[in-house]
Formats: sequence, structure tokens, C-alpha cells
Amino acid sequence: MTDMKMDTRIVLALDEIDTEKAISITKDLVGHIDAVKINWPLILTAGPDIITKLSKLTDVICDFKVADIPNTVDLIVSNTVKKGASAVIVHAFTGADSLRTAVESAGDAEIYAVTEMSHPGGKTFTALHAEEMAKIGINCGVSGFIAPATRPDRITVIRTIIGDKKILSPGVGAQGGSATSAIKAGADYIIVGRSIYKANNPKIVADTIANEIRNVF
Ligand code: NUP
Repeated sequence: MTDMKMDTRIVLALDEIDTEKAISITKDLVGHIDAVKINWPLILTAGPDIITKLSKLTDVICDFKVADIPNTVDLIVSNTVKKGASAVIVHAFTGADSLRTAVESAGDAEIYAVTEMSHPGGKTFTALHAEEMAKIGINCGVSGFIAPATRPDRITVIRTIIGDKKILSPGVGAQGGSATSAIKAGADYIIVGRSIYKANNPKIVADTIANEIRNVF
């Protein structure tokens, strides 16, 4: 993949499950976001060909949080990339063999590994091992990491471990995190879902967040 755009630094979490709406929101937001991230809800309603459709409009990150043995990881990642995904999100707790397989199977596409999840439950297990997961991700050659905008101090910790690899931070808006705090803490991109796709005017919300981010630099 050619490197993902870094213009607005917004990745839209497109968990809208009405297929037509999902496509029209994406069309409307091209130029106002850098990529869309899709997750199981939209795949389950629209079918996996939605990856290909959306990939004609923008970069598509498939948030499949793959967590499996290497053979299954290979089957999932390679077929997701074949459909047109630019990047796939995987869990890191599966260990080095599964992570390495994800990176190899992705080819030119990118793999982003989850360090610590953004919801309160993310503190129970993932937060305790986030630094180790970041280190193992680096050793296995992942391109970036998912770290929580809801706990910006944790983004800063992950940044010290991963150097200039990417950090994408979910949890802005609906989960209470702020775009400015996440970017200031060291995130490269913020991932925003409901606050944008459920808004009456998604473009205005996206542009407001993009301006907020521009003011940080
Ligand atoms: O730790 C994570 N937190 C999180 O919210 C890892 C994720 N991948 N996500 C995803 O980001 C979540 O599944 C959803 O698709 C998006 C956040 O959406 P929203 O809370 O902005 O609506």
C-alpha cells in the first residue's frame, strides 16, 4: 500500500450498518477524512464485498481484531487484503508467531496491533500488558498500534516504546476522549465513529475535529 494519507488525521469508524448509508456517508466524507475503518457490524450486514466497494473511494482499514493461530490468521488477513483492505487490525496477545504471520500475509498492506483497549474493561487485562504487546509488535514488524484516546497518558507510554510507528487512537467523542488530547499525547490518527456518522451533518463534525487537530501543530 502507498502510505495512508495524513491530511486530516481522522479515521472514520464506519459502524453504520445500513449499507447504502455507509456508502453515501463515505462518499460525502472523502477529502474530509484520511481513511475508513470497518468492523464486523458492517461486514455482517453488507457482506465482505463492501471492503472492495469502499476501497475504490478511500483507504479501508479492516478492524477484525484477528486473534487466532497463525494458519487462521493467514487465511483471514490474506483474504481481507485480497478484497482491497489497506490495513488489518489484529490483537497482539496471540504472541509473536501469529503477529509475524499477520505481517507476512498482509504483503504490502499494513498490520496494526491493539495494545490497550479504550473502554473501561480495557484496563482489566490489556492495560497490564500493553507495553509488552507494543514491544512484541515492533519485533514482528507491524506498521502501527491501536492505543486509547480515553487514556491519553497511555498513548504517551506506547509512543516511547514504538518510535515512529503509527498510533491510531479510538475513543474520541462517544467514549469520552478528546482529539486534541490524543494527538498531543502522541497519536498520529484518531479513530472516530458515532460522533461523526450519527451526526446530522457528518462533514461539519469531521471538519471541526480536523481544525481542532490542526491547531495542535
Ligand atoms: O480499543 C479499541 N476501542 C475501540 O473503540 C479498539 C477499537 N478498534 N475500537 C473501535 O473503534 C470500535 O470497535 C469502534 O469501531 C471504534 C470507535 O467507535 P466510536 O466509539 O467512536 O463510535
